[in-house]
Parts: sequence; C-alpha cells; structure tokens
Amino acid sequence: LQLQMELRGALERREFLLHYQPKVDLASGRISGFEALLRWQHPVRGLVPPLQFISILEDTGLIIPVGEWVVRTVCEQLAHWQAVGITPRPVAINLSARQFQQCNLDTTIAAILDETGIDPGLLELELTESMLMSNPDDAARMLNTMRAHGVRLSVDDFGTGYSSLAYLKRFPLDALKIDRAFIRDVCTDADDATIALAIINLAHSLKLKVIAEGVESEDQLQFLRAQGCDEMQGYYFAKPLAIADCTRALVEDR
Ligand code: G
Ligand code: G
Ligand code: MN
Ligand code: NA
Repeated sequence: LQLQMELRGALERREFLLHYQPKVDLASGRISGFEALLRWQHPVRGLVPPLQFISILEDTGLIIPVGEWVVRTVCEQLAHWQAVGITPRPVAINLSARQFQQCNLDTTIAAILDETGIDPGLLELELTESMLMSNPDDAARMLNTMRAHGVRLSVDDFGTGYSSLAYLKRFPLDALKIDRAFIRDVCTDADDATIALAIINLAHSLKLKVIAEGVESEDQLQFLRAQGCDEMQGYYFAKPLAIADCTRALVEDR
C-alpha cells in the first residue's frame, strides 16, 4: 500500500527510467536491437526492480500512463541517437495485457511515432502468448493495425503459454523469444534442448526470427548457434544497460 501511494506521483516526479538490454545477432556478433526495461529510481529505496512494482502499476491502472511514457521515452531516445549521427537499432518494449486491451493503443503509439518522426520499424512490441490467445480475434485486429503502422511485433516468453499454431500463422509477427526457463539448462537437459530446437524450427517454418533469452554462458551460445538460433539476449553478452553505456556500445559496434 505504501509502494502504491508512492507510485502514484512517481511519473510526475520523474522517478522512472529505462535500461536497455542488447540483443546480439549470432551470425555477425553485432547488436541487433535492444529491449527496454522499466526501472523505478526511488528517492529512499534506490533502484526498485520491476517485479516489485509492475503488478501494482497493472492493478491500479497506472500502467496506462506509465506505459505511454515508456513508448515516448524510447521513441525520443531513438530520435536522439539519429540526431547525433548514431545509427539506431530497433528497441523492443514490453506491453502489459491492460495496455494491449486498450482499444486506443494503436492511435496512442501512432501519435508518438508521428511526433518523434522515427522510423516505425525501429519500434518493436513484445507480447505474451496469453495476451494474444485470450482473445485472438481482437489481438489479430490490434496486431494488424500496428503492423500497418510499420511497428515490429514479437512474442515474449515463448513456450510457457498455450499458443494456437493456426493463430500464430495468422498473426503478423516478426519474432519469437524463447523463454529463458528453457535456455538455462539447454546444454545439460535433453528436454529443454528439444523444446528450444522445436521453437527454433517452428519460428523458421513460420518465417519468423527466433531469439534466445537469458543466455549466460559460452556453452549456451555455441549450442544455440549450432541449432540455428538467430539472436540472443542475456547476461553473457550484456545486462540491461543505463543509457550512457548503451550509447557507448552502439558507437563501438559501428
Ligand atoms: O528487468 P527485469 O528483468 O527485472 O524485468 C522483469 C519483468 O518486468 C519482465 O517480465 C518484463 O517483461 C517486465 N517489464 C520490464 N519493463 C517493463 C515495461 O516497461 N512494461 C511492462 N509492462 N513490463 C515491463
Ligand atoms: O519477461 P521478460 O522476458 O521481459 O523479462 C526480461 C527480464 O529478464 C529482465 O528482468 C532482465 O533483467 C532479465 N534477464 C535478462 N537477461 C538475463 C539473463 O541472462 N539471466 C537472467 N537470469 N535474467 C535475465
Ligand atoms: Mn520482454
Ligand atoms: Na523477455
């Protein structure tokens, strides 16, 4: 309850910030994009991790204005990189079910893209299987509208939910992200390896990119590369980075 009260004014007090975790292309070794991850810089508690406050934002509806702030901040960052001559890479944003169910999400995002003037292909939305499958017809409509604006779409934590393959084929998606639960023991657990390979093959047969989340070791990287995984994300390459480190990584990656 205390946190809930403190969260109410956090946006106005400018206490939120974003960290950006690089995604790496396994063929070239270069940064292929980033995932933006919300952080709350509390004046007394310090940096509060999202697990402690995202659910409060969702329950109170604060996720709507905060989520809009996330989209705007990412688009402004992309415009800034462009303005200073750094070729930006796509940045993915996590959406909550509450945001995705909002019927005006598309107009909100379109307005921000318009205001900031960025290439819409630089913005990616990460959705979970449950968000897509709880009402697949509504989801398809929203995805088609976002796709028409040029935004990229991916499925987060893939493999943990229940996806209808018929819908997966129908949705205008760009990528599947293999949940890190399957990556953790992928080199030692035959079941996890089988699941990871199945997701890689499924993605490729649907002409989607596939990204492994939570890659923490060279062994995992080698295994995933050998199985044909396209991209990886995880502590082995980089933790979520503050913006200055992110810009440095982009400059060094040119
Ligand atoms: O950064 P971290 O690994 O602690 O993130 C924990 C969880 O919080 C992840 O499941 C992630 O999807 C979620 N999360 C992080 N940033 C955002 C955000 O901007 N919006 C939403 N809705 N969820 C986020
Ligand atoms: O649910 P989602 O996939 O959006 O969650 C992203 C979360 O995963 C973030 O909180 C991020 O900090 C965390 N994360 C990113 N890379 C790794 C990793 O290599 N290992 C672990 N354990 N967590 C990671
Ligand atoms: Mn995510
Ligand atoms: Na993820």
